[in-house]
Amino acid sequence: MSTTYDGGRQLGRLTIHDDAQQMIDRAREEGIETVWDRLHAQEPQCGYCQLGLSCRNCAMGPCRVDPFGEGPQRGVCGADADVIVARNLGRTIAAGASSHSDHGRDILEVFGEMARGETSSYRVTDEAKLRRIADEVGVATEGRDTKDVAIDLADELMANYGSAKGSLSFVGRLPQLRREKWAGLGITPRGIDRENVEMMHRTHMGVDNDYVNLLLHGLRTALADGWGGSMIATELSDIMFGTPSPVTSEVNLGVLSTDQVNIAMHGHNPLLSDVILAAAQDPELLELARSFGATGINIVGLCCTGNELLMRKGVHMAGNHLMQELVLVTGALEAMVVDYQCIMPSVVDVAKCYHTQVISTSDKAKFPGATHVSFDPRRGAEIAREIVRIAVEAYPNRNHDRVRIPVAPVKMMGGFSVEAILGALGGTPQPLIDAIVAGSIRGAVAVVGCNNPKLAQDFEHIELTRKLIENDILVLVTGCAAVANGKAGQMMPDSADLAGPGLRAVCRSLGIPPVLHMGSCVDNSRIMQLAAALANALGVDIDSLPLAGAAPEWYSEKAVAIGAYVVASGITTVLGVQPPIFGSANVVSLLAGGLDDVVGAKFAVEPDPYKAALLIRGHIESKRQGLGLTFIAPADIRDAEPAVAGASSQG
Ligand code: BF8
Ligand code: SF4
Repeated sequence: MSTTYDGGRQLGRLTIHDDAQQMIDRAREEGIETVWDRLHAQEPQCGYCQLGLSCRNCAMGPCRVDPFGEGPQRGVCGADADVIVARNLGRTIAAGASSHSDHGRDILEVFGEMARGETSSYRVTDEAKLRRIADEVGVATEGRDTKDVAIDLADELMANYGSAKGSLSFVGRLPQLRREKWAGLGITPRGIDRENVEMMHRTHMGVDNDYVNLLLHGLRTALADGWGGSMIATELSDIMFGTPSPVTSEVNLGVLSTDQVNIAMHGHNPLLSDVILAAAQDPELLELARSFGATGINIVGLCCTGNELLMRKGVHMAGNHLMQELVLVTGALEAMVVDYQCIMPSVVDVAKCYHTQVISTSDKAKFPGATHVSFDPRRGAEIAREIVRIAVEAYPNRNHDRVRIPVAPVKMMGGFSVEAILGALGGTPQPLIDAIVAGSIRGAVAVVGCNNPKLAQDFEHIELTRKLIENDILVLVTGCAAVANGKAGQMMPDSADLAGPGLRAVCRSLGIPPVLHMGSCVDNSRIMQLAAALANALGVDIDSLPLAGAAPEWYSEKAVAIGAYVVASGITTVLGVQPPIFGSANVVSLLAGGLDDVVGAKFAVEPDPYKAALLIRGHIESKRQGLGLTFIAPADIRDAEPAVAGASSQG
């Protein structure tokens, strides 16, 4: 299989991909600053902040606690390291949960407008799913019009945002045992906005001064994301734009075209990108493009907007988080259209070095220097045409001598919604359970999350995933982790060759890759749903299952919220980047130990992907043992790979 990944140990490099490296070199030649230059300029970064020991929650501060015990041990108000670290983490979770959930609300509002006939740019694409979800959350469907069902579903889900409900609509998906566990701990999420607001309240000076109490509310806030805001975003996007099914696409900078108008869709929300895709097929705009000498209009994705498009429409993917500046350096992009989240403000500066238009579209995410076209979903189709026209009209400004598209694209498969996975299995999770019971698949791991310029781009994602599949562990990917694995050629059915014999046989019989693309970051809710379905089918709680999570290269507050709801749902999660909590031994010991006793899962930090793989394999085998399945004893879990020089265990 062709791939740009040269396999091996590239620590010390900024990226492991040829397309990225060529563009980094070119940026340097041309004096264009990128994320790696700015990281370098920031170093050494603040040690207090890295440990979570600084606080600026009020104007008696800012304060910091001395980790060596020599300087101050309390802030001006008297808060100690435990409180400061826990408060900071709580606010990080709230920011991440709010981001996903506000995205979910945007989708929900448009869904409601669509249902009430206030916009003609959107429609119900998956009516069966609409009715299934409505039934599930208690909206009557029998003999009712689609429109009426959709209106009531919109109202029901909107109530999830406030505090009118006792618990969120989708909590019913969880095994009874998990719901009882949450109820006992007082962490059943009540309302999405409510938990987030309460977190901001509790972390105000002089409110919650008990780090355990704060962290438990952190879990509750995160659960309001995973089983609330994110899940609503996923389910309604499926109803409006289609529930994903397996689709083949292409990935890396090679998806750009030398002779078409290239438009990159960047951000997270599918509301805009879906109508842009339609506008790119508008005969008048295609004719305009041809009049400028272009042969067509080529839409490509970046980050999670790209994942949304790839999952449902097979749209090609230019890259993940650390590619957003480098895609501009190709000189081949007419427009980068952005909505929100994970869009570096620097893209405007890089774009200025070329003919590329950066077009911002969300009134809540403006980028000085970009062209702002306010996206009103009620005029979605019209605005999409306006945006595509701006891109087409930029084509004559392209300097073809400066265009450099560095590599050929790699094929990858996406579209593995829960519905698609169950469909491939014949409609029930039983064949997957049978394969796990038989031991041909040892378990499953969600490898998710971002890129972080502190690590060689995609190295951890790819090596960890490779080690897991080699050892017969099915890997589920979302977000930037999915793009990383796609680029490495690990996401086609013939990538089963990379898997161990058990997983390889299962993949071959089903015609699926050993690494399944389940979508964008809000689509981690799909993974939660699959885990709950497996637990329900087996009659156990989620924490009994041979599952784990990993966020090897995370950077974002959203990733912290995801990690927290995955753990609170009963799935142990390994982080590859150290979170800013190590200033409090108590917080670390709770998150990396004590939590296991209360939610049946915990966090670990392990930046070395080979050690992380061993850790996860050990965890999965211990869960297999707990279920009475065949298991590999800890002493027998080893790997031929030596540890990576320079990476060390921190957890
Ligand atoms: O939501 S994985 S860098 S793009 S935060 Fe962002 Fe991280 Fe990528 Fe998608 Ni998710
Ligand atoms: Fe300092 Fe306390 Fe104010 Fe934080 S809340 S800045 S620790 S006085």
